[in-house]
Amino acid sequence: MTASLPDAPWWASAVVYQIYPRSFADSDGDGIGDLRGIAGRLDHLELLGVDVIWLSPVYPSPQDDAGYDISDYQGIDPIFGSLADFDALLADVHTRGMKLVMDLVVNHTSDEHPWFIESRSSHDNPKRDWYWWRPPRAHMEPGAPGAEPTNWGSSFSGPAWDLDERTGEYYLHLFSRKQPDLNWENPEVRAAIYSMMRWWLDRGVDGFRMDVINFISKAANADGSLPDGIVRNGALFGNGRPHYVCGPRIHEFLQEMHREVFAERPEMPLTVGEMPGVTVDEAVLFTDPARGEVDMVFQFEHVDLDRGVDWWDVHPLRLTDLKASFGRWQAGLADLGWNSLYWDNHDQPRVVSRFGDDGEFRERSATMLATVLHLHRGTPYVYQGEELAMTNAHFERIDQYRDIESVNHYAEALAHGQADEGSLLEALRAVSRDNARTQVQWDATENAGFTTGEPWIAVNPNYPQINAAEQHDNPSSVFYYYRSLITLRHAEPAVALGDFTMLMPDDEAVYAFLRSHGQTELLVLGNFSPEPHPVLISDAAAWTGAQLVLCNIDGGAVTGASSLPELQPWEARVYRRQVG
Ligand code: TEU
Repeated sequence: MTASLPDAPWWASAVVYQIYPRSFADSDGDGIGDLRGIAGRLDHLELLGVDVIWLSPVYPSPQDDAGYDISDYQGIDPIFGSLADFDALLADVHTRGMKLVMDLVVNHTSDEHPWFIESRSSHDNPKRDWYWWRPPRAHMEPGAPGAEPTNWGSSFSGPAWDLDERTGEYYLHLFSRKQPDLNWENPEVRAAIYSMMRWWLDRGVDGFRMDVINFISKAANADGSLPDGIVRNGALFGNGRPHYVCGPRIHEFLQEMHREVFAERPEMPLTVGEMPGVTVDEAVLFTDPARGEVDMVFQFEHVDLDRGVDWWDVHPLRLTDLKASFGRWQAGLADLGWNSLYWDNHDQPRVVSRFGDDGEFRERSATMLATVLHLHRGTPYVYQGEELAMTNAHFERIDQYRDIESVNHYAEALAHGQADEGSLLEALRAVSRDNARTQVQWDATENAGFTTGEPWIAVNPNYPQINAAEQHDNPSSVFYYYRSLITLRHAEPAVALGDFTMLMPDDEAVYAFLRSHGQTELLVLGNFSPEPHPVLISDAAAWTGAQLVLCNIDGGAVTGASSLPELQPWEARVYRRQVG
């Protein structure tokens, strides 16, 4: 299915589809999605036309962070199936002409990983140095309030350090206390990880999505201690990020990984680094092919634009901010490096609820958002259910949430009187990761056709209206619109390779840009508002007679446009013309 273009890596014209296994499809009725469930739904992905599947973690795990806490890197958790199920799935994916990329979570392991069990067993265990063990703060007793080695907070509330009573030292965990950070300074750690990665590639997988990979190098002081972070007004902890986001040895580590794992592989496995806090300048370094680090990064700028002081402080998006941000990334990675493009994943609320309208204009705003995203330069990622315009969960009560980040934040903020119950529930409704984690809605039967058992999280009650079966039968569905976008990327080199020019950067309603490649020019237009808006571009007349390639309004004529009409609410249009 992957149609490579000459002079471009295969992934330039590819679209990746993310599967979050526990919510995709359940084959055995235990209420949790599994590998056989995925195998049973590959027709959906083949029809959609995606080239690559990225599988969120399926490794053995205590599931404290839904699989991002791994206790064995070379196995499959029984809740998802077995290695034999995995091999069968991989073979089927390959037979259908698709690739499969694994999630690689190596900033941390589970505290139940044998490496950590050994490491915590004594000061002089050979694996002691595989993790970040540090004594209490000078002149303080282990366990005393504030005795943690630094003042950093964990991403999932509470301090980033936990005391191990047996040895009287603390270990670092940037995420949950069940996710101790690996010490990448230790060459044995790196060698063990590279060997595990080669094992998966030898088994046939086609690459890795690397979880928080820009956190692996920590900026320790000369004596090995880690520095405190600045405490923002009203915050409970210091911000450790400046001391581990893109730390001092990050490029060295990724170059070493590339040499040890990827360099000799002619099939060019895909490598995408998830990098919170990465800047454009850093991303150029990470993705410049000559440097041999990763193919592309997930940056977070555009998904932080509707946030204030922190993740939970939500405000409406200003379209001009979005354009300024994407515009800088497109320009910054135009000559060297490569962008990945995403709205949704398992950590983000659903885009149609977030930047679109999940009521009256759900389908139209979802397809407009898809058009704008997919036609930027870069590799687009579709998160399961996005192709159906699935919406946020709209949960009402805290006991409906399962995500550790959401549940911990709610408890911590309430306990410290930082917010009241009502405003916390409102914030969760807007941003909780569980918004993306409700089950894929396959059909209108009970539990959306996801499971015959008791689902692990409530199915979104809108499944009778929003489901795959209905959309498969409806040529004007969101699903088929995504399919047209993917087909367009495969067929039209200007989508994969064209230069990018932002138009109307100061307009708060219309997102407009140009892609040009050789003699071909594409004009992409999206109305981010519920009102009609004119298209105000300087050479509008030049588009008279251009071909209307795509339009998200049912019945919209797709050829022979005579001018650039006003855009209807949430309308998207794509025109093509030949120049020169
Ligand atoms: O996410 C990294 C990350 O920064 C997230 O913490 C996310 O941005 C956050 O939820 C927003 O507050 C990765 C995984 O994608 C996520 O699912 C894991 O929980 C996390 O790493 C730890 O492995």
